[in-house]
Amino acid sequence: MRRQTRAKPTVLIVGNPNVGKSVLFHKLTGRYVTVSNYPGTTVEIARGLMRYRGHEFVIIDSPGMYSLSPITDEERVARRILLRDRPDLVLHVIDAKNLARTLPLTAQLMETGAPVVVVLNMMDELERAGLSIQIDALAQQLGAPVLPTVCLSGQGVDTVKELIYERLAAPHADLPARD
Ligand SMILES: Nc1nc2c(ncn2[C@@H]2O[C@H](COP(=O)(O)OP(=O)(O)OP(=O)(O)O)[C@@H](O)[C@H]2O)c(=O)[nH]1
Ligand SMILES: [Mg+2]
Repeated sequence: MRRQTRAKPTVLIVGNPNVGKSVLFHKLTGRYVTVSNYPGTTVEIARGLMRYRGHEFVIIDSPGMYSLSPITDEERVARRILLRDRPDLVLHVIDAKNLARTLPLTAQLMETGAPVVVVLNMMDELERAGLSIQIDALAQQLGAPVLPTVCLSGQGVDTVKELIYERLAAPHADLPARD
C-alpha cells in the first residue's frame, strides 16, 4: 500500500511483554482510543489517535512478542500487523535492563524493512540499579534512533512524539512509498 493512499500515517508499537508498550500508547494517544479484536482472532488490539502540531497519527498497540517467529496467537497477530498492515514507523519498546537480550528482535524488525525507532524504556530502573547505556553509541551501531524514556512518568515521551512528527509529517519528511 502506498502511503499517499492512506488517510493518516500509522505507527506500530512492538516489543517484549511487560516493557511499557501500553503505557507509552496511552501517553501518546490520550483519550482517542478504540479496542477491537484483530480480524479472525480473539486478540485485542488498541488503536488511538495522536494529535501533534496540527497533524494526526494512528498509533497501534500490539501484544508482547519475543520473536518474529510466532509461537503464541499474540505473537502471530503482532507479526501480521507488522508485515501485512505495513506501518509507516515501528517503535520497538525495550526494557533498558534487558537490552542485550532484546537486540536480536530489533535486528529482526529492521530486517523486515520497516523504519524502526528504539524506545529505551524503564531508564529509571536501570539507573536505580547503578547502570547506564551509551545511547549515542548504541544508535550509531544500530543505525536507528534510540530514545531513552520513563514512560510511567512521561519522561522522554515528548521526544518520541517529536520524532514521529519529524519522520512522518514534517515538511522535509521524505520517506519512500512502500509497495
Ligand atoms: N519503573 C517503570 N515502570 C514502568 C515504566 N513503563 C511502564 N512501567 C510499568 O511496567 C508494567 C508494564 O507496562 P505495560 O505498558 O502494561 O507493558 P506492555 O508492554 O504493554 O505489556 P504487554 O501488553 O503485556 O505486552 C506496568 O506495571 C507499568 O506501570 C517505566 O518507564 N518505569
Ligand atoms: Mg500492553
